[in-house]
Amino acid sequence: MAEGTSKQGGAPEQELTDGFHLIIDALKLNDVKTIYAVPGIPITDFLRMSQASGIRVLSFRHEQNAGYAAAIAGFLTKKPGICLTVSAPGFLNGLTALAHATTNCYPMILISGSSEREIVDLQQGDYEEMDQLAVAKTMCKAAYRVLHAADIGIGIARAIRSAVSGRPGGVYLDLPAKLFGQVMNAEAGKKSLVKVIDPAPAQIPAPDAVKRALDVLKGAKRPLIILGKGASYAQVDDLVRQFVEKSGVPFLPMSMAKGLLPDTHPQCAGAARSTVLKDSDVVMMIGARLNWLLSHGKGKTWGDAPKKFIQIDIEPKEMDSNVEIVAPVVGDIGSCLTAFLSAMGSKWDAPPAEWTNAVKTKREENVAKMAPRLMNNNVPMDYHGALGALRTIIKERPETILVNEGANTLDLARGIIDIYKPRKRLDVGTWGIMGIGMGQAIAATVETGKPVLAVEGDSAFGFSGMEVETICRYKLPVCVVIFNNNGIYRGTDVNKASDDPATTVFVAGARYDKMMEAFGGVGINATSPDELKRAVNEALDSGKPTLINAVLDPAAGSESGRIGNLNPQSALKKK
Ligand code: ADP
Ligand code: TPW
Ligand code: MG
Repeated sequence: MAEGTSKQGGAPEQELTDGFHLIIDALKLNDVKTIYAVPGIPITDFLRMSQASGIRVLSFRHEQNAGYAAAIAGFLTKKPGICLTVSAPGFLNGLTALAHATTNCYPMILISGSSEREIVDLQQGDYEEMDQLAVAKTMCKAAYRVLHAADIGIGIARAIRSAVSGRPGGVYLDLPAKLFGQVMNAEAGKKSLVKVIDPAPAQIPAPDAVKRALDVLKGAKRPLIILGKGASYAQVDDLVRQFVEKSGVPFLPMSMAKGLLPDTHPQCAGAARSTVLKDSDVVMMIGARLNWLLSHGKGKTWGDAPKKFIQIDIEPKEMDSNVEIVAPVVGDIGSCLTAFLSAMGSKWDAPPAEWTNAVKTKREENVAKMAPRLMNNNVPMDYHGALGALRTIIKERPETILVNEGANTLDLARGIIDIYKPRKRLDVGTWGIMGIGMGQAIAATVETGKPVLAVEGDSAFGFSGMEVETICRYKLPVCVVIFNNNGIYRGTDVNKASDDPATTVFVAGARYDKMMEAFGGVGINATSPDELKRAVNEALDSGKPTLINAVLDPAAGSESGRIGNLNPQSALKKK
């Protein structure tokens, strides 16, 4: 009998359950352990009952952050992260995160309470009225509504399967307020629940696709492997390592694939990125898309040398999306790499030494060039000095999960901080969203039990800064470092047209560390790389919620970080 069922008066007596309990029982049956949420009508009681049932509920200050938490929980666990919100405004706040999860191929379910269907559909002005299902449909992988308590089991099963099977993504589940209180026979209710069997079935690649791909790879003179966050998501870390090492091919990790093999691995071409993209002749994509982050597979970045692309992806439609893929391999990465390894046999020739040596030389040159800049102890700090300190910390504490957002703060940290273990770098993803840091930091430690170091631009942090209260409330081992350069990109812009400040500058000399102190956490103001290093080490040793305001030179950054070229230019702009 579901907890909370009751007996109705009169004969014959029957055990009853209701929507509240059926939803909780269905989630628990499918191993949901955590819900990320913001309470309010109609889900306040639902969250109380969830807690009482043993589900952990993380209650946020804004649904968008709860949603980003659920999205990254999906990425880290291969199970849908669950976000719960109230109707219309709460739903809309969560929707950005749902769209983000879909764009990034993270499995997530946004469950929102909604108003009375009869009133919404006649547009009679119900409390928080909105046709949420219609709105959500355009922004996620699938969207469903449950109207009857007896359909809750099936509704949740469909949502889970839709989120994790094939290319993972966001799913919306609409639960009208009335559903929560709907009563039904407990036995029938129990029978209506579905435990999803094999929610993300293996997708085995066709043997001839594998052979075609290996033939192309074998014929390469200057091959390159690009690992994307799909490869991190797949959690087949040993297979990835075996395949890369057996092939002998240099590999380039996309930002959230860093650490799948350590950035210090002899085959890592991270520090020779422009060279390998330009000069390679065969490129094998593993769980990475040829989107804007890879200049769509063409143009200057890719040089003049003709290229052949091999692509492993679970989504058949991804093939040929930007350039011709001569060897598409459709399947899940685990099954694909298993097939590759067995088809490669016991002996596989490494690529020509001329190529691998050229990559190695370039990498060593670039690393050597960067090294002295990372050791500077300038005050005020520049990005390299501050990141040099954090780089050492991650080297010494490779289990720490690095969360990273900003413009310069992101682009430079991505290049400078080596990652040593899989799924230890979480960032802004495919859209380059600002405001994602605190939600990700919270879910990362909640889901993995590991400490988090969140390296945040001052602007990026501002989008979700109030969640430091959540971090303090749940006593999470999160150390937030704000790279405070007084603004977006730089703190030096001047508005010559009026007394208003320039749009990219913030209050100069702001003390973000005081925000953390306001909620009982540790706040530190760090003005040099040495101070920064000491403070972060202390935070990670103590596990106490900490925020370090790292005072950076306001002139240190550049506009839009490394993607300034994407800014449109006015033909009329005066020089
Ligand atoms: P990155 O930003 O790191 O380049 P993308 O998000 O662009 O990565 O690409 C991830 C790709 O991985 C998507 O095309 C997605 O379909 C694919 N993918 C996700 N999970 C799997 C999996 N288990 N097996 C195969 N491909 C996957
Ligand atoms: C949801 C546009 C890209 S980067 C950025 C903004 C506002 C902030 C950069 O400043 P920050 O970093 O964080 O201080 P730094 O080191 O360069 O000074 N709204 C959303 N997403 C994006 N990407 C933007 C706006 C943007
Ligand atoms: Mg800034």
